[in-house]
Amino acid sequence: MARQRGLRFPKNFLWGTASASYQCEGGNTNNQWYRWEQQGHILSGERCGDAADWWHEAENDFSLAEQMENNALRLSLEWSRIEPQEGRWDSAVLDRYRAMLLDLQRRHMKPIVTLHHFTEPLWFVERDGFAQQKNMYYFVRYVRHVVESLQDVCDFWITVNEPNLYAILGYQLGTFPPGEQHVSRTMRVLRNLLQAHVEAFYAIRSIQPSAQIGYCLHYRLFDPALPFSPFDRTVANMQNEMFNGITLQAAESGHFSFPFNLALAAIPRAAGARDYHGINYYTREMVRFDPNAPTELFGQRFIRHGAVRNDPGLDNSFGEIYPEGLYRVLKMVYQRTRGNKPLYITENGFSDGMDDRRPRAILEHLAMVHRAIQEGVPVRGYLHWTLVDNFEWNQGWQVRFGLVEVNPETQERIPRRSASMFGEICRANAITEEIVARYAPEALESIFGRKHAAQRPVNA
Ligand code: GCO
Repeated sequence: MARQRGLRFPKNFLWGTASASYQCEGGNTNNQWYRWEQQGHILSGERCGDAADWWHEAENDFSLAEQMENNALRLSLEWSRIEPQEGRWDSAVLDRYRAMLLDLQRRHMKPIVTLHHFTEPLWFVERDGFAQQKNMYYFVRYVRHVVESLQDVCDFWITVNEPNLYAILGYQLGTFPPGEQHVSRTMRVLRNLLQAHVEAFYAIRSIQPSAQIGYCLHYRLFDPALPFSPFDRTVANMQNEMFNGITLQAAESGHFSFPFNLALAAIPRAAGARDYHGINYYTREMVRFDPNAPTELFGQRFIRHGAVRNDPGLDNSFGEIYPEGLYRVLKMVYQRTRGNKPLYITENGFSDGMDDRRPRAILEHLAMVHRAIQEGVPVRGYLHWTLVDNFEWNQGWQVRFGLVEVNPETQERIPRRSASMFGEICRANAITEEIVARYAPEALESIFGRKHAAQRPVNA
Protein backbone atom coordinates (compact mmCIF):
# COMPACT_ATOMS: atom_id res chain seq x y z
CA MET A 1 0.00 0.00 0.00
CA ALA A 2 1.36 3.44 -0.83
CA ARG A 3 2.88 5.02 2.26
CA GLN A 4 0.29 7.39 3.69
CA ARG A 5 1.35 11.06 3.77
CA GLY A 6 1.61 12.31 7.31
CA LEU A 7 3.70 12.96 10.40
CA ARG A 8 5.63 9.84 11.37
CA PHE A 9 6.90 9.16 14.88
CA PRO A 10 10.22 7.52 15.74
CA LYS A 11 10.60 3.75 15.66
CA ASN A 12 9.67 2.11 19.02
CA PHE A 13 7.75 5.21 20.11
CA LEU A 14 5.59 4.31 23.13
CA TRP A 15 1.86 4.80 22.59
CA GLY A 16 -0.57 4.24 25.43
CA THR A 17 -2.71 5.64 28.19
CA ALA A 18 -2.18 6.73 31.78
CA SER A 19 -4.27 6.02 34.85
CA ALA A 20 -4.13 6.07 38.65
CA SER A 21 -5.07 3.42 41.21
CA TYR A 22 -7.46 5.47 43.32
CA GLN A 23 -9.29 6.79 40.27
CA CYS A 24 -9.75 3.38 38.61
CA GLU A 25 -9.53 0.48 41.07
CA GLY A 26 -12.48 0.96 43.40
CA GLY A 27 -12.66 -0.29 46.97
CA ASN A 28 -9.80 1.89 48.25
CA THR A 29 -10.81 2.86 51.79
CA ASN A 30 -7.48 3.00 53.62
CA ASN A 31 -5.99 6.21 52.21
CA GLN A 32 -6.40 9.91 52.79
CA TRP A 33 -8.54 10.44 49.72
CA TYR A 34 -11.23 8.06 51.04
CA ARG A 35 -11.25 10.01 54.31
CA TRP A 36 -11.34 13.30 52.32
CA GLU A 37 -14.46 12.04 50.54
CA GLN A 38 -16.07 10.96 53.78
CA GLN A 39 -15.47 14.49 55.09
CA GLY A 40 -17.55 15.82 52.16
CA HIS A 41 -14.87 17.43 50.02
CA ILE A 42 -15.92 15.95 46.67
CA LEU A 43 -17.57 18.88 44.90
CA SER A 44 -20.32 16.71 43.42
CA GLY A 45 -20.93 14.86 46.68
CA GLU A 46 -20.10 11.59 44.89
CA ARG A 47 -18.04 8.73 46.27
CA CYS A 48 -15.23 6.95 44.46
CA GLY A 49 -16.80 3.61 45.45
CA ASP A 50 -16.16 1.03 42.73
CA ALA A 51 -14.50 3.65 40.49
CA ALA A 52 -13.89 1.84 37.17
CA ASP A 53 -13.67 -1.49 39.05
CA TRP A 54 -10.09 -2.22 37.99
CA TRP A 55 -9.32 -4.09 41.18
CA HIS A 56 -11.59 -6.83 39.87
CA GLU A 57 -11.85 -6.18 36.10
CA ALA A 58 -8.84 -4.15 34.88
CA GLU A 59 -8.04 -6.80 32.29
CA ASN A 60 -11.30 -6.06 30.43
CA ASP A 61 -10.11 -2.50 29.81
CA PHE A 62 -6.57 -3.66 29.06
CA SER A 63 -8.12 -5.59 26.18
CA LEU A 64 -9.57 -2.33 24.84
CA ALA A 65 -6.07 -0.81 24.97
CA GLU A 66 -4.77 -3.88 23.13
CA GLN A 67 -7.42 -3.39 20.44
CA MET A 68 -6.02 0.16 20.02
CA GLU A 69 -2.62 -1.50 19.55
CA ASN A 70 -1.18 0.49 22.44
CA ASN A 71 2.32 -0.73 23.31
CA ALA A 72 2.38 0.77 26.83
CA LEU A 73 0.04 1.43 29.73
CA ARG A 74 0.71 3.54 32.80
CA LEU A 75 -0.97 2.64 36.07
CA SER A 76 -0.19 3.33 39.70
CA LEU A 77 0.06 1.07 42.73
CA GLU A 78 -1.95 1.78 45.86
CA TRP A 79 0.52 1.99 48.76
CA SER A 80 -2.37 1.76 51.24
CA ARG A 81 -3.28 -1.70 49.88
CA ILE A 82 0.31 -2.98 49.77
CA GLU A 83 1.19 -1.77 53.30
CA PRO A 84 -2.17 -1.38 55.07
CA GLN A 85 -0.50 -0.98 58.46
CA GLU A 86 3.01 0.35 58.99
CA GLY A 87 5.44 -2.50 58.35
CA ARG A 88 2.76 -5.08 57.42
CA TRP A 89 2.85 -6.17 53.77
CA ASP A 90 -0.11 -7.75 51.99
CA SER A 91 1.32 -10.32 49.59
CA ALA A 92 -2.10 -11.04 48.03
CA VAL A 93 -2.24 -7.40 46.89
CA LEU A 94 1.16 -7.68 45.22
CA ASP A 95 -0.06 -10.89 43.58
CA ARG A 96 -3.02 -8.97 42.14
CA TYR A 97 -0.76 -6.23 40.77
CA ARG A 98 1.54 -8.90 39.37
CA ALA A 99 -1.43 -10.42 37.53
CA MET A 100 -2.31 -7.02 36.05
CA LEU A 101 1.27 -6.40 34.88
CA LEU A 102 1.58 -9.89 33.41
CA ASP A 103 -1.69 -9.36 31.54
CA LEU A 104 -0.32 -6.14 30.04
CA GLN A 105 2.85 -7.94 28.95
CA ARG A 106 0.83 -10.74 27.40
CA ARG A 107 -0.98 -8.05 25.38
CA HIS A 108 2.38 -6.58 24.28
CA MET A 109 2.00 -3.49 26.41
CA LYS A 110 4.91 -2.21 28.49
CA PRO A 111 3.78 -1.58 32.09
CA ILE A 112 4.75 1.90 33.29
CA VAL A 113 4.20 1.89 37.04
CA THR A 114 3.74 4.94 39.24
CA LEU A 115 4.63 4.31 42.88
CA HIS A 116 2.98 7.43 44.36
CA HIS A 117 0.01 8.98 42.56
CA PHE A 118 -1.37 11.40 45.19
CA THR A 119 -2.63 8.73 47.64
CA GLU A 120 -0.99 7.44 50.84
CA PRO A 121 -1.95 5.06 53.66
CA LEU A 122 -3.77 6.65 56.59
CA TRP A 123 -1.03 5.50 58.99
CA PHE A 124 1.49 7.52 56.92
CA VAL A 125 -0.77 10.58 56.84
CA GLU A 126 -1.21 10.36 60.61
CA ARG A 127 2.56 10.77 60.91
CA ASP A 128 2.15 14.05 58.93
CA GLY A 129 3.20 12.47 55.65
CA PHE A 130 5.75 14.24 53.46
CA ALA A 131 5.62 17.36 55.62
CA GLN A 132 8.12 15.53 57.85
CA GLN A 133 11.44 14.71 56.23
CA LYS A 134 11.94 11.68 58.47
CA ASN A 135 8.85 10.02 56.92
CA MET A 136 10.68 9.60 53.63
CA TYR A 137 12.09 6.44 55.18
CA TYR A 138 8.64 4.80 54.98
CA PHE A 139 8.19 5.71 51.31
CA VAL A 140 11.62 4.40 50.30
CA ARG A 141 11.02 1.18 52.27
CA TYR A 142 7.71 0.73 50.40
CA VAL A 143 9.47 1.37 47.07
CA ARG A 144 12.16 -1.20 47.88
CA HIS A 145 9.54 -3.80 48.84
CA VAL A 146 7.55 -3.26 45.64
CA VAL A 147 10.49 -3.23 43.24
CA GLU A 148 12.04 -6.33 44.84
CA SER A 149 8.64 -8.04 44.39
CA LEU A 150 7.77 -6.85 40.86
CA GLN A 151 11.07 -6.19 39.12
CA ASP A 152 10.56 -9.23 36.89
CA VAL A 153 7.33 -7.76 35.46
CA CYS A 154 8.16 -4.04 35.34
CA ASP A 155 11.28 -2.12 34.36
CA PHE A 156 9.85 1.39 33.93
CA TRP A 157 9.07 3.22 37.18
CA ILE A 158 7.62 6.65 37.94
CA THR A 159 8.47 7.32 41.58
CA VAL A 160 6.19 10.31 42.25
CA ASN A 161 3.39 11.78 40.15
CA GLU A 162 3.27 15.59 40.09
CA PRO A 163 4.96 16.59 43.37
CA ASN A 164 4.25 20.21 42.42
CA LEU A 165 0.50 19.75 42.04
CA TYR A 166 0.31 17.50 45.13
CA ALA A 167 2.00 20.18 47.26
CA ILE A 168 0.14 23.17 45.81
CA LEU A 169 -3.38 21.66 45.85
CA GLY A 170 -2.97 19.92 49.21
CA TYR A 171 -1.01 22.46 51.22
CA GLN A 172 -1.40 25.87 49.52
CA LEU A 173 -4.86 25.94 47.92
CA GLY A 174 -6.38 23.28 50.16
CA THR A 175 -8.65 21.75 47.51
CA PHE A 176 -6.92 18.35 47.93
CA PRO A 177 -6.16 16.61 51.23
CA PRO A 178 -5.01 17.59 53.82
CA GLY A 179 -6.74 20.85 52.86
CA GLU A 180 -4.12 23.22 54.24
CA GLN A 181 -3.29 26.78 53.16
CA HIS A 182 0.23 27.11 54.42
CA VAL A 183 2.98 28.34 52.10
CA SER A 184 5.95 27.18 54.20
CA ARG A 185 4.52 23.66 54.58
CA THR A 186 3.77 23.63 50.83
CA MET A 187 7.42 24.25 50.05
CA ARG A 188 8.56 21.76 52.69
CA VAL A 189 6.30 19.04 51.27
CA LEU A 190 7.53 19.82 47.76
CA ARG A 191 11.15 19.59 48.87
CA ASN A 192 10.60 16.35 50.77
CA LEU A 193 8.71 14.77 47.87
CA LEU A 194 11.54 15.66 45.51
CA GLN A 195 14.02 14.15 47.94
CA ALA A 196 11.78 11.10 48.25
CA HIS A 197 12.08 10.72 44.49
CA VAL A 198 15.87 10.95 44.68
CA GLU A 199 16.13 8.39 47.46
CA ALA A 200 13.69 6.11 45.62
CA PHE A 201 15.73 6.51 42.43
CA TYR A 202 18.90 5.23 44.10
CA ALA A 203 17.00 2.47 45.91
CA ILE A 204 15.52 1.19 42.64
CA ARG A 205 18.87 1.59 40.87
CA SER A 206 20.50 -0.63 43.50
CA ILE A 207 17.85 -3.35 43.06
CA GLN A 208 17.22 -3.14 39.30
CA PRO A 209 20.18 -1.41 37.56
CA SER A 210 18.61 -1.69 34.10
CA ALA A 211 15.30 -0.03 35.05
CA GLN A 212 14.10 3.29 33.62
CA ILE A 213 13.41 5.52 36.64
CA GLY A 214 11.98 9.02 36.83
CA TYR A 215 9.19 11.24 38.14
CA CYS A 216 6.63 13.34 36.29
CA LEU A 217 5.74 16.99 36.77
CA HIS A 218 2.49 18.79 35.95
CA TYR A 219 3.53 21.62 33.61
CA ARG A 220 1.10 24.51 33.21
CA LEU A 221 1.86 27.63 31.16
CA PHE A 222 0.95 31.16 32.25
CA ASP A 223 0.85 33.80 29.51
CA PRO A 224 0.47 37.59 29.92
CA ALA A 225 -3.01 38.92 29.19
CA LEU A 226 -1.36 41.82 27.36
CA PRO A 227 1.88 40.53 25.81
CA PHE A 228 3.35 44.02 25.63
CA SER A 229 2.49 44.89 29.25
CA PRO A 230 5.59 44.70 31.47
CA PHE A 231 3.30 44.21 34.47
CA ASP A 232 1.41 41.27 32.94
CA ARG A 233 4.66 39.76 31.68
CA THR A 234 6.24 40.02 35.12
CA VAL A 235 3.39 38.30 36.95
CA ALA A 236 3.08 35.64 34.23
CA ASN A 237 6.79 34.89 34.50
CA MET A 238 6.49 34.67 38.30
CA GLN A 239 3.64 32.15 38.02
CA ASN A 240 5.57 30.10 35.46
CA GLU A 241 8.57 30.00 37.75
CA MET A 242 6.50 29.18 40.83
CA PHE A 243 4.58 26.37 39.15
CA ASN A 244 7.12 24.95 36.72
CA GLY A 245 10.61 26.42 36.97
CA ILE A 246 11.37 26.15 40.67
CA THR A 247 10.33 22.50 40.86
CA LEU A 248 12.20 21.49 37.72
CA GLN A 249 15.35 23.31 38.85
CA ALA A 250 15.19 21.79 42.34
CA ALA A 251 14.56 18.31 40.96
CA GLU A 252 17.40 18.69 38.49
CA SER A 253 20.02 20.34 40.70
CA GLY A 254 18.86 19.78 44.26
CA HIS A 255 18.88 23.54 44.84
CA PHE A 256 15.86 25.81 45.25
CA SER A 257 16.06 29.27 43.75
CA PHE A 258 16.05 32.45 45.81
CA PRO A 259 14.29 33.12 48.17
CA PHE A 260 13.23 29.53 48.79
CA ASN A 261 16.83 28.42 49.15
CA LEU A 262 16.97 30.47 52.36
CA ALA A 263 14.43 28.15 53.97
CA LEU A 264 14.83 24.87 52.09
CA ALA A 265 17.96 22.74 52.38
CA ALA A 266 19.49 21.43 49.18
CA ILE A 267 18.49 17.91 48.14
CA PRO A 268 21.55 15.66 48.25
CA ARG A 269 22.36 13.56 45.17
CA ALA A 270 19.55 15.11 43.09
CA ALA A 271 21.66 15.86 40.04
CA GLY A 272 21.38 13.00 37.57
CA ALA A 273 18.80 11.12 39.64
CA ARG A 274 16.53 10.24 36.72
CA ASP A 275 16.67 8.37 33.43
CA TYR A 276 13.99 10.49 31.71
CA HIS A 277 11.77 13.53 32.20
CA GLY A 278 8.03 12.85 32.63
CA ILE A 279 5.78 15.59 31.27
CA ASN A 280 2.14 15.95 32.26
CA TYR A 281 0.61 18.78 30.22
CA TYR A 282 -3.03 19.90 29.94
CA THR A 283 -3.45 23.62 29.48
CA ARG A 284 -2.33 27.19 29.93
CA GLU A 285 -3.84 30.15 31.74
CA MET A 286 -3.68 33.88 31.01
CA VAL A 287 -2.49 36.25 33.75
CA ARG A 288 -3.14 39.94 34.25
CA PHE A 289 -1.39 42.13 36.83
CA ASP A 290 -3.57 42.79 39.87
CA PRO A 291 -2.09 44.83 42.75
CA ASN A 292 -4.94 43.64 44.97
CA ALA A 293 -4.03 39.95 44.64
CA PRO A 294 -0.88 39.40 46.74
CA THR A 295 -1.81 35.78 47.50
CA GLU A 296 -1.96 35.17 43.72
CA LEU A 297 1.50 36.69 43.29
CA PHE A 298 -0.29 39.87 42.05
CA GLY A 299 -1.57 38.00 39.04
CA GLN A 300 -5.23 37.24 38.33
CA ARG A 301 -5.40 34.04 36.30
CA PHE A 302 -8.16 33.48 33.74
CA ILE A 303 -9.04 31.38 30.69
CA ARG A 304 -8.45 33.14 27.39
CA HIS A 305 -11.71 34.59 26.14
CA GLY A 306 -13.03 32.70 23.15
CA ALA A 307 -10.68 29.76 23.63
CA VAL A 308 -11.76 26.24 22.66
CA ARG A 309 -11.95 24.68 26.08
CA ASN A 310 -12.42 21.55 28.12
CA ASP A 311 -15.60 20.75 30.01
CA PRO A 312 -14.95 23.13 32.95
CA GLY A 313 -15.69 20.89 35.90
CA LEU A 314 -17.47 22.04 39.04
CA ASP A 315 -14.85 24.64 39.97
CA ASN A 316 -13.80 25.64 36.46
CA SER A 317 -10.56 23.69 36.89
CA PHE A 318 -10.26 22.71 33.25
CA GLY A 319 -9.58 25.46 30.77
CA GLU A 320 -8.20 26.16 27.33
CA ILE A 321 -7.31 23.40 24.89
CA TYR A 322 -3.96 24.80 23.79
CA PRO A 323 -1.88 22.41 21.64
CA GLU A 324 1.11 24.73 21.21
CA GLY A 325 1.56 24.63 24.96
CA LEU A 326 2.77 21.04 24.73
CA TYR A 327 5.42 22.06 22.18
CA ARG A 328 6.51 24.96 24.40
CA VAL A 329 6.73 22.75 27.49
CA LEU A 330 8.75 20.08 25.69
CA LYS A 331 11.17 22.71 24.39
CA MET A 332 11.38 24.41 27.79
CA VAL A 333 12.19 21.19 29.66
CA TYR A 334 14.68 20.13 27.00
CA GLN A 335 16.45 23.48 27.09
CA ARG A 336 16.43 23.90 30.87
CA THR A 337 17.83 20.40 31.33
CA ARG A 338 20.30 20.87 28.47
CA GLY A 339 18.91 17.82 26.68
CA ASN A 340 20.38 15.47 29.23
CA LYS A 341 17.64 12.82 29.18
CA PRO A 342 14.80 11.58 26.94
CA LEU A 343 11.30 12.90 27.54
CA TYR A 344 8.03 11.00 27.88
CA ILE A 345 4.60 12.62 27.83
CA THR A 346 3.23 10.78 30.83
CA GLU A 347 -0.14 12.57 30.70
CA ASN A 348 -2.06 14.69 28.20
CA GLY A 349 -5.82 14.63 27.88
CA PHE A 350 -9.11 16.47 27.71
CA SER A 351 -12.31 16.60 29.74
CA ASP A 352 -14.81 16.23 26.92
CA GLY A 353 -17.87 14.12 27.71
CA MET A 354 -19.31 14.63 24.23
CA ASP A 355 -15.99 13.75 22.51
CA ASP A 356 -16.62 16.63 20.14
CA ARG A 357 -13.30 18.41 20.80
CA ARG A 358 -11.05 15.50 21.75
CA PRO A 359 -10.28 14.15 18.23
CA ARG A 360 -8.93 17.48 16.98
CA ALA A 361 -7.24 18.16 20.32
CA ILE A 362 -5.37 14.84 20.24
CA LEU A 363 -4.29 15.34 16.63
CA GLU A 364 -3.10 18.91 17.16
CA HIS A 365 -1.23 18.09 20.37
CA LEU A 366 0.48 15.15 18.66
CA ALA A 367 1.41 17.41 15.76
CA MET A 368 3.14 19.65 18.28
CA VAL A 369 4.98 16.65 19.74
CA HIS A 370 6.11 15.77 16.24
CA ARG A 371 7.31 19.36 15.71
CA ALA A 372 9.40 19.19 18.90
CA ILE A 373 10.89 15.85 17.82
CA GLN A 374 11.75 17.30 14.41
CA GLU A 375 13.59 20.08 16.24
CA GLY A 376 15.69 17.56 18.14
CA VAL A 377 13.76 17.06 21.37
CA PRO A 378 14.11 13.34 22.27
CA VAL A 379 10.47 12.53 23.01
CA ARG A 380 10.10 8.75 23.33
CA GLY A 381 6.42 8.24 24.16
CA TYR A 382 2.92 9.64 24.55
CA LEU A 383 0.52 8.36 27.24
CA HIS A 384 -2.97 9.80 26.84
CA TRP A 385 -4.94 10.63 29.97
CA THR A 386 -6.94 8.39 30.01
CA LEU A 387 -8.14 4.97 28.81
CA VAL A 388 -11.55 4.91 30.52
CA ASP A 389 -13.54 7.56 32.37
CA ASN A 390 -12.63 7.46 36.04
CA PHE A 391 -13.11 9.29 39.33
CA GLU A 392 -11.51 12.71 38.80
CA TRP A 393 -10.39 13.49 42.35
CA ASN A 394 -12.58 16.23 43.85
CA GLN A 395 -14.67 16.46 40.64
CA GLY A 396 -15.84 12.84 40.85
CA TRP A 397 -17.58 11.71 37.65
CA GLN A 398 -18.46 15.27 36.60
CA VAL A 399 -15.64 15.44 34.07
CA ARG A 400 -14.83 12.66 31.60
CA PHE A 401 -11.27 12.17 30.29
CA GLY A 402 -11.68 8.66 28.91
CA LEU A 403 -11.12 7.52 25.36
CA VAL A 404 -13.79 5.06 26.48
CA GLU A 405 -16.96 6.20 28.25
CA VAL A 406 -17.90 4.46 31.50
CA ASN A 407 -21.32 4.34 33.10
CA PRO A 408 -20.32 4.27 36.80
CA GLU A 409 -23.64 2.66 37.80
CA THR A 410 -23.59 -0.19 35.30
CA GLN A 411 -19.84 -0.26 34.56
CA GLU A 412 -20.82 -0.36 30.88
CA ARG A 413 -18.04 0.68 28.45
CA ILE A 414 -18.78 2.68 25.30
CA PRO A 415 -15.65 3.43 23.23
CA ARG A 416 -15.71 7.03 22.00
CA ARG A 417 -14.77 7.98 18.43
CA SER A 418 -11.46 9.20 19.80
CA ALA A 419 -10.65 5.62 20.84
CA SER A 420 -10.94 4.44 17.22
CA MET A 421 -8.83 7.36 16.06
CA PHE A 422 -6.16 6.82 18.72
CA GLY A 423 -6.00 3.18 17.69
CA GLU A 424 -5.38 4.14 14.05
CA ILE A 425 -2.62 6.56 15.12
CA CYS A 426 -0.96 3.87 17.26
CA ARG A 427 -1.18 1.30 14.47
CA ALA A 428 0.31 3.75 11.95
CA ASN A 429 2.80 5.23 14.41
CA ALA A 430 1.85 8.42 12.59
CA ILE A 431 -0.74 11.10 12.12
CA THR A 432 -1.68 10.51 8.51
CA GLU A 433 -3.53 13.00 6.36
CA GLU A 434 -6.19 10.35 5.90
CA ILE A 435 -6.76 9.96 9.64
CA VAL A 436 -7.04 13.72 10.10
CA ALA A 437 -9.38 14.08 7.14
CA ARG A 438 -11.65 11.42 8.55
CA TYR A 439 -11.72 12.40 12.23
CA ALA A 440 -11.03 16.16 12.27
CA PRO A 441 -10.84 17.70 8.77
CA GLU A 442 -10.90 21.13 10.39
CA ALA A 443 -7.40 20.29 11.69
CA LEU A 444 -5.90 19.60 8.25
CA GLU A 445 -4.82 23.19 7.82
CA SER A 446 -3.26 23.59 11.27
CA ILE A 447 -1.44 20.26 10.97
CA PHE A 448 -0.48 20.03 7.32
CA GLY A 449 -0.66 23.62 6.24
CA ARG A 450 -2.89 25.58 3.94
CA LYS A 451 -2.45 23.46 0.78
CA HIS A 452 -4.00 20.49 2.59
CA ALA A 453 -6.94 22.41 3.98
CA ALA A 454 -10.10 20.41 3.49
CA GLN A 455 -12.55 21.77 0.96
CA ARG A 456 -15.24 22.59 3.49
CA PRO A 457 -18.56 21.05 2.42
CA VAL A 458 -20.85 23.80 1.17
CA ASN A 459 -23.36 23.11 3.93
CA ALA A 460 -20.66 23.10 6.66
C1 GCO B 1 -3.34 15.12 37.56
C2 GCO B 1 -3.32 13.70 37.80
C3 GCO B 1 -4.43 12.90 37.14
C4 GCO B 1 -5.68 13.68 36.74
C5 GCO B 1 -5.56 14.13 35.30
C6 GCO B 1 -6.82 14.86 34.84
O1 GCO B 1 -2.58 15.58 36.71
O2 GCO B 1 -4.07 15.78 38.28
O3 GCO B 1 -2.09 13.12 37.42
O4 GCO B 1 -4.70 11.97 38.15
O5 GCO B 1 -6.81 12.86 36.85
O6 GCO B 1 -4.49 14.99 35.17
O7 GCO B 1 -6.97 16.04 35.60
